[in-house]
Order: sequence, then C-alpha cells, then structure tokens
Amino acid sequence: MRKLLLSLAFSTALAASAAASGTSHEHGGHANMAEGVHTTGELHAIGENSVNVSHDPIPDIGWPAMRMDLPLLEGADIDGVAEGDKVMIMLEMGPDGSYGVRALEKAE
Ligand SMILES: [Cu+2]
Repeated sequence: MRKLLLSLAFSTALAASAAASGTSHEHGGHANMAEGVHTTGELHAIGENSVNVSHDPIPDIGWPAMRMDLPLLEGADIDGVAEGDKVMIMLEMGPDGSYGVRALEKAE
C-alpha cells in the first residue's frame, strides 16, 4: 500500500522525492503509460468483480471524464476504500485488452 501511494504521488504531482521511497519507480515514466495509467475520481459502488466510478479525463489513453463500470483485475487492491470516497484510480490493461482496476487508494 505505502509503495503504491508513493508512486502515485510521484507520477501525478512530482511531490515526492525519489529519496523518500528509497526504491525504484515501478512505472518507469510516460513511455509505459499505455499499460498503466492513473487518474482520480469518485467511487460510487463496489461490486463483486467491478466498481462503478466517475473518473476524471485520462488523456494518456484518450478517455474523457465519465461515469462507468470498471472491471477489477485479478488481485486488485481496493482494501482501503469505501463507497462514496474520492479515490486515486490505477488502471492497467487486462488480458482481454481492455482497461481494468489494478488499485484504488483513498484520495484524502
Ligand atoms: Cu471511463
């Protein structure tokens, strides 16, 4: 959880220094953004295999802001969030070629 939070802060706000985490940055920068993207939004509902969110625009993959159901990838980490939370959303391309949720983090 902590490592994910650090990398999210690093890539979105450039607020965290590399020294703060002491580990390499997993996502490697924008060259790899076709596989993993971050955005923010509001979590409306948690289902068994999907979540319903209103997410902000994601220019890296050409998505406008919208409300939608997103599938949860296998092993997705959503332990720290509840319905109604403002969240940071980490998406990855799933085996079927469409994006799913790798992790959700409470945004406050
Ligand atoms: Cu969407």
